[in-house]
Amino acid sequence: MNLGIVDSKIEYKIQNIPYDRSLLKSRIVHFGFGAFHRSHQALFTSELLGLEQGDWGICEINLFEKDQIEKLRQQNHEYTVLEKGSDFYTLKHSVAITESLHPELDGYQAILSKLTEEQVAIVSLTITEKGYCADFTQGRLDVSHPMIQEDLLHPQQPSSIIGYIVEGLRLRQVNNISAFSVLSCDNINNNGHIAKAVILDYAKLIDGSLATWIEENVTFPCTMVDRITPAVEVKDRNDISEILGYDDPCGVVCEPFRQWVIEDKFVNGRPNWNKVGAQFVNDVAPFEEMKLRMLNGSHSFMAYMGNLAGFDYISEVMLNDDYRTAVSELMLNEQGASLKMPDGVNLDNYANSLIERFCNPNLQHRTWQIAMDGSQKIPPRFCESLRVLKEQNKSTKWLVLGIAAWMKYVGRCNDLSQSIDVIDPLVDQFDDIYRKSDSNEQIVLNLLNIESIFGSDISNDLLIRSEILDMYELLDKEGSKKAIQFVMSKK
Ligand code: CS2
Repeated sequence: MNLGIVDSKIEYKIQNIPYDRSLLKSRIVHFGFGAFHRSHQALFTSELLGLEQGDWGICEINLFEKDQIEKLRQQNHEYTVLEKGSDFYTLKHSVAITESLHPELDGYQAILSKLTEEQVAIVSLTITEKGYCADFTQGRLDVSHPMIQEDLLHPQQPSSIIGYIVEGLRLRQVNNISAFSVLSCDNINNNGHIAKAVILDYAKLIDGSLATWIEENVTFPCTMVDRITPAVEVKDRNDISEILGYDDPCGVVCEPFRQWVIEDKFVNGRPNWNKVGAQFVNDVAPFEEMKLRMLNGSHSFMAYMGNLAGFDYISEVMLNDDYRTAVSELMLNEQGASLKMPDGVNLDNYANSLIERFCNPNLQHRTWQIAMDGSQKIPPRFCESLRVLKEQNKSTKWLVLGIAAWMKYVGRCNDLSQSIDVIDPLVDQFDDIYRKSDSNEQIVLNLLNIESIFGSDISNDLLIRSEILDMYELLDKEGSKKAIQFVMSKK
């Protein structure tokens, strides 16, 4: 066979996972059949089944994107994951999925009755920040969210994920069925606490006794999830079909590395994911913060600074010596310096492994993809560490540059005068600010005044304001590449 990947001297192997699918039950109901879930939790579960069989199958639910659910059904709920290393690929068949549901295809009642089935022990989530309908500055439900408002009018016919879970739990309560654990696998600080807060806030608005029942019967383990999983590009899809021998529209690509740290707090049992590399711990928080600040914070820095300079992919940004040095300094001198880690965690080693992962030339991870939804990502990735470091009087020059780069990015024009397609729930607000502001200072101040991103402490801090404005002016005048050199020379 004449394979493109073989021509490019990449070796590969195919790994089949042998076990009996007929023994599976939908013991996990998962919301969010996106690329990350496929390369992470679903594959962990598949590999575990290969190791010790069991019956932990997954029912996939998408409330919005219908297309992928339809395609998954057409291929008997199987799909493939291509792990792309720098010089070796592994193609894995993932087969833990038992069934799938979508409100338009099956009706909302089918989803509610699935959530009420006795064997369902875990409801897991990869719904991104937006799916929680949360006000992240308060860590509570955003009651004014249109979907929540809608659901409160007829809670028994929900449309939001929060509405579905609470109605599912109510039905379990009235039918005397034991509760399930809600497992957030989103890249959010304190993801389990956020899930718990929004679910309880919403339940309280419906019925106080239901909220009490949930509080007493449901657990919300926190997790730290990690695996770089770029959106599938044409080349990726072709690579999968070359190895597989046929096309897989649900296939995903990712890096070989993966990590999953889970708070061991389940009410109704859980798979032994630790047997295939996950870690069960008592406290996930330090790992979450380490990952969000060092990995995701560097990602967002490269996304905004790189995209402004015209770099399409993360690995391209990493080929540039200045950007690579800046990212290392950001990781160790700022993000790492803001963390309190348990003994035995070596942040230098962690930073080195991140740099190696970012350099992987076979992962086509777009700066534009990571730049999306900055309004949700900036607070845990930049603002938290900025607060800690300012308090301790430590250097924050790269964080400040990263925030200024985001401000420049949402102005929709890069250093090459090309327009940027900004995707963000607050995009109308950004456009409005750019339209109405007639100086750089006004742009910066108005963006800083968005409280859900910066909180009042950062927006009112005169020193931070002027530092961000200086960096914004620098980016505006000199562009991203020169700004990096200038900041590098600063103490
Ligand atoms: C990325 C993450 O798109 C983004 O915001 O930073 O998806 C990142 O690739 C993952 O968190 C890695 O585990």
